[in-house]
Amino acid sequence: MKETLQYFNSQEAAKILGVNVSSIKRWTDEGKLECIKTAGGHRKFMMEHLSHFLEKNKKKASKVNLFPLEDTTDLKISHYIIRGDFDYLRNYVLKNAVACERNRVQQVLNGLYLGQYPLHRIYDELITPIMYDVGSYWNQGQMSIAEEHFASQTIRDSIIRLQGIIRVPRKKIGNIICLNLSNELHDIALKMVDHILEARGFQIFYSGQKTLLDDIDKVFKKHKLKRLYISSTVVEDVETFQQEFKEICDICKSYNVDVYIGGQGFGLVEVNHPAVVKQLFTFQDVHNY
Ligand code: B12
Repeated sequence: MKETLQYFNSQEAAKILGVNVSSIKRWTDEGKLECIKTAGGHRKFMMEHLSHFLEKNKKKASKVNLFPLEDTTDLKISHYIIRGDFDYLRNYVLKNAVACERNRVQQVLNGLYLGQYPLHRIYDELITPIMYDVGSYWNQGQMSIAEEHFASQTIRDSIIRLQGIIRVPRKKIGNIICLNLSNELHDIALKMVDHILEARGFQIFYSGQKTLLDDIDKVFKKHKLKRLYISSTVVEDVETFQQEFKEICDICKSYNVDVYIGGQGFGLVEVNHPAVVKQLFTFQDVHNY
């Protein structure tokens, strides 16, 4: 661990304890909160200083900012969240996801969101790399199939729970349908797309994994859809995929629905169709377009 990561400044300490910087200064002057004073007179805090203070002064720290700090692990995570240290958090979340430690995973996601990191950054910089790590550990035989499932389901559950604390505009700006084509089980990317669009104010009709197109035009008739988002990760049979893709794009064209596509699967097939407005590559794209 880098030496610099072991200390908080007064602003960070205030943020963690949920108080003003002036309280931090007062408590240190009164000797209630320990600190280290630098040669330049700045206060530096170690995790131990804050946890000791929390133990002694539970009431004063009742408004802790990111999440309730109960032990030194919480304090440490709070620290990495404030610093936006995604490298550290990535390993921490991966380890806890494989161990099905849902609360620990949840705490990081909620903490990042409450710490003002936008959803798309959490998804692009934390969740996506973690899912890729899961894939490579499994490929290299360092993770069993069951552990791969533990990790992906824990992450999937946690992003869904995170959505529960997201502010969603009441007034809707349009209806969107999100789906995977008939052979696709990978829907974590699509869930994240759903959440970003919901936070932007769209009403989401999430059809998800393995959607059959048989009578899908009924939904188009009923809900006045504006857009369709399709995510594809694996294409096992190019011909079937291509056929379904054309079918759904033709329906969209006839209902004047714009199609947005994303995912590695689209790298393997022909994506040109007049209904396709954009191919997107990151969650930041979903946030912007
Ligand atoms: C979790 C997982 C599963 C879970 C899925 C659970 C679920 N509910 O999603 C389960 C266990 C079901 C599964 C099954 C299989 N899987 Co799998 N899986 C994964 C794993 C580990 C993570 C997938 C994931 O969520 N990635 C995270 C997302 C965010 O990444 P992404 O899909 O690449 O998306 C990025 C972009 O493409 C984009 N994006 C994606 N969609 C969209 C949509 C829009 C609109 C936008 C804007 C952007 C966007 O955003 C992301 C950031 O850039 C990957 C490893 C990996 N490298 O991804 C393997 C992986 C995808 N699976 C793989 C395979 C082979 C399979 C199986 C065929 C295994 C089998 N033999 O049964 C089956 C396929 C089932 C099927 N027909 O779909 C391979 C695919 C290889 C290939 N390219 O062909 C991978 C790469 C593992 C490997 N071997 O390295 N899998």
